Amino acid sequence: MGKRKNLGGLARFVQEAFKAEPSSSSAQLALETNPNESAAAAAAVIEQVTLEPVLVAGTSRIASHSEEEELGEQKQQQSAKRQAKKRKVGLLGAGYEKYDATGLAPHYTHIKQVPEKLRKYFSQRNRYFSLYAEGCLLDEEGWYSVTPELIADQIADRCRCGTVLDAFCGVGGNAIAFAKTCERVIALDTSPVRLAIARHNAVIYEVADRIEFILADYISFAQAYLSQPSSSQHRKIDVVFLSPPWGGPEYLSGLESATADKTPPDSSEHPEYSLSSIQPIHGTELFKLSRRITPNIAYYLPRNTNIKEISDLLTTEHADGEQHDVTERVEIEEEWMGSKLKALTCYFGGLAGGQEHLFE
Ligand code: MGP
Repeated sequence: MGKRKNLGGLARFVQEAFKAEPSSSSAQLALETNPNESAAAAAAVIEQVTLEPVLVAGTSRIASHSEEEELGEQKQQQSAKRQAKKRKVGLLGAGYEKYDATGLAPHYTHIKQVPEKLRKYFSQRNRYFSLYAEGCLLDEEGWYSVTPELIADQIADRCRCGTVLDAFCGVGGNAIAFAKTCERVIALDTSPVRLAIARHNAVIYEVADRIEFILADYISFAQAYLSQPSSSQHRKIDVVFLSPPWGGPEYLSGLESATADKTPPDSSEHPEYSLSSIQPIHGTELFKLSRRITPNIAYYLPRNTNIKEISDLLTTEHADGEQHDVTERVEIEEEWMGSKLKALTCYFGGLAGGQEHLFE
């Protein structure tokens, strides 16, 4: 049940996409039963280093500059074609006018328009959304927390499944990527503005029909979901993706000097990030809650996160305080953009390399 699967063509995908009007309420908890899925997707091949006892650290250089340039040229050509089409039917195209969130956040086109504190993010706009020029929107939190598109695509590739829950969807970078690899995406956010922006961006990427946007607090949503009897008809969630607020752009305080010369940062040169700084609840509690929904968790964390705390997420699951042999491993993938380490993605359950059998 819920085993990952290589999805077929677009036609099949569209046929099975959500037909109902996307929800704007947290009341949407009576989730449908997910269709039975089979056939595992090939696991991403990455270089791995084993750390005892429970940790597998992986590294993956996911994007080179040349790949990015090639991608950029293709996207620009696509963009020109779409712009010509859209001139006739509005920014988002026919039938999608009501999802046009233009005005909810500024769409900057020149660095002079951008507030000083957001300028370093604006200069990376095409990394965040390769279709930025088509009208993608980001609010302030979106600018500093969106997952760069190539990284989001890499994570989505590893999370191929029937239904993925993006617990903190923000302006939609990950939800859009998941819509390309998963049959259904449930995208939650507590901000109606960010949710509207996420849908606006998803329309630009032509994947909005595959995403169910829900205005909800993930903690309440998860508790309500878990309180339903397992025999009920609620939809099975195969993967939970956690990309919570890290406590603002200051999460890295002290790291600037380490990265200025473009050498990969040495974690010993800056303060380690603790999962206790995760919002809205301690990162360990957030993980435990999510594991009650599914063993398959992808957790997007700061690059300076204390590795032992990540490893302990598995050992501290035992409430009796006893030490247990933990056979499950977490795989930590370093997310690099060129020479810069941007973040860590931690894969648990059947998402970790070598543990595909745990994917249920
Ligand atoms: P960054 O280090 O703040 O910025 O974030 P930058 O400019 O990429 O790096 P710098 O070293 O040049 O300053 C790096 C990445 O971390 C961002 O692209 C986001 O994907 C992610 N990120 C940053 N913040 C503050 C958050 C956050 O609060 N939540 C989540 N989920 N991701 C974040």
